Amino acid sequence: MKLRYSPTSPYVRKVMASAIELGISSSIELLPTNPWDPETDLSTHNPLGKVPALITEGGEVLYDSHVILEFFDSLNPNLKLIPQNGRARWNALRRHALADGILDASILAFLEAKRADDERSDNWIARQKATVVRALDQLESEADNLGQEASIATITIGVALGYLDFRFVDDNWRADHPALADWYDLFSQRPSMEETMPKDPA
Ligand SMILES: N[C@@H](CCC(=O)N[C@@H](CS)C(=O)NCC(=O)O)C(=O)O
Repeated sequence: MKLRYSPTSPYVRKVMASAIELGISSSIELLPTNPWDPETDLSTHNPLGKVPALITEGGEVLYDSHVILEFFDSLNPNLKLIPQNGRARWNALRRHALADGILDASILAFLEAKRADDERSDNWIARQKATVVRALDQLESEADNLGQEASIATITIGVALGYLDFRFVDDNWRADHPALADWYDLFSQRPSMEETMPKDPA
């Protein structure tokens, strides 16, 4: 398999951390891709022009990160990151959506903050940050039930909190979310989280 990959994309991190948890990361060849490069050929694989995009052994292209995680889960009947049935399934998918929403709003805020002074909307940034805080508040109320097992939910929550540390360290999300901070301190010690910790390219 090949993965259109960017080292700072949290959605790519979700995919790579999941692959590590499932023991399939060594079968993935990374294709470094800058989705913001006007010359990139990324749209030949993903018309949306976004990473991650996975090219399977059969040459099929899969996007986005959720679909790729579903594909990974289909590879081994005994090892799953997405609970198959019942309340566990819906809880995991809802928490995954909540954490993905933190990523979506954070990235919108990050991109807006990079715009020129006369183009930037502080209201837009504030709106996105308010979304992040509401989602963190919800996760704080659930922190004691998250558990430390790797799943689509816990991996994406870990990735989202790691992204806040990476891009919004001054917002100090831990201050008002102590139970979530405790949960993250332990979860982020998993090899899948440590090996994929985001860093700006040198
Ligand atoms: N929902 C998508 C989001 C992917 C995404 O937004 N990727 C960003 C990098 S973090 C990207 O490639 N952006 C390029 C663009 O929006 O043009 C997923 O889960 O894979």
